[in-house]
Amino acid sequence: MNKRILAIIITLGGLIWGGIPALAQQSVVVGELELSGAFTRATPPNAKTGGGFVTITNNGEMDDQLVSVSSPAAAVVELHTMKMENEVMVMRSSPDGFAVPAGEVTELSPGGKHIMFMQITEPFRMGNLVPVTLVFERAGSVDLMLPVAPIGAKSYVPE
Ligand SMILES: [Cu+2]
Repeated sequence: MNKRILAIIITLGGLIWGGIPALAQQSVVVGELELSGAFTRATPPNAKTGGGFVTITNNGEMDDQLVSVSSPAAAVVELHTMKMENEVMVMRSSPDGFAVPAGEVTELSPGGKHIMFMQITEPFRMGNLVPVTLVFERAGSVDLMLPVAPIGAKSYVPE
């Protein structure tokens, strides 16, 4: 690949997840699943990690499973859980992903299940969009753009 093509691709990549202001987040439907309220949060200058959140409604009659997640915005992306154990908040990776039971709403939210971005390639800035691809066992894969909310936001509805 010559340098000019590479430069263009890098520029486009920067535009995709660096420069486009957040659009009003609409829900995304994939098969029987509806994904809504997706967001991530701005990261402090030297932070290397970030969290991603989304509400998954399974309108079907079959259980599904969120099996994996990926993103060009971080070297490593995992599915994590967080819960109180002996009065301490403990975070663990969830290598099998998360169950998305039929007829139920599965929430990835601050303080609970989440997408974990590690070794992020550049800080997440408010107003930008961070792309992720979620892979479900039944519904297949779905691309989402996560609008970047302020640091510490518990939920986010972009303007
Ligand atoms: Cu985590």
